[in-house]
Amino acid sequence: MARFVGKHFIYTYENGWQYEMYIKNDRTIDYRIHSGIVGGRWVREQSVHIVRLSDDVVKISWDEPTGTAVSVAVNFSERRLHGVIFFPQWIAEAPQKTVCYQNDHLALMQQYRDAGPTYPKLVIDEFASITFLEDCGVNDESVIACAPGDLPAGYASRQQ
Ligand code: FER
Repeated sequence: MARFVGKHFIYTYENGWQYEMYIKNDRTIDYRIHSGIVGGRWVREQSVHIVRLSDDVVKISWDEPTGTAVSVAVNFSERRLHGVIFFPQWIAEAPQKTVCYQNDHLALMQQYRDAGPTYPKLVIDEFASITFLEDCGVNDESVIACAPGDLPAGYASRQQ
C-alpha cells in the first residue's frame, strides 16, 4: 500500500458531510471534519488498517477511542469513495460531545465510550466525491495541523 501513503484529500458525502484525510504512513491517518453531525472534530495519530484492493483503490478501517468504527474505500482514479460509519448510540444522541481536538481529550472520549449507551448503533453508509487531492509524502505533521474552523477561507472546498 506504499503508493497510497502521503495522499491528502477532501471529500463530500452525498448527505453533505465534508471530511479531510491525510494518510500519514502505512498505519496512521490524521483527519478533520468540516461539516456533518460531528463537524469541527480534529484527530491526529489515529491507528488504522490499510489494504490495497487494486492499484487505485485502498480500504482504510479503524476503531476510534469514542467507540465509533469507520471503514472507507477510496477510488483515487475515479475520485470516489464509499464510507461506512458505525456510531455508538451516545454519539447519535449527543454528537457535539466528540467535537474537539481529540488528542487533548483521549481519556474523556474513552470514558464516554465506556459509559455508553452503545446500542443500537447508528450506521451511516454513504458515497462521496473527492474534491481535492494531493500527495504530501510520509509523516508530514504540517498537513492536518489546525482545527477545521481555523482554515484559510475557501480551503475546504478548493478543487484540484
Ligand atoms: C470518514 C467518515 C467518518 C472519516 C472519519 C469519520 C476521516 C468519523 C470519525 C468520527 O466521528 O470519529 O470518512 O474520515
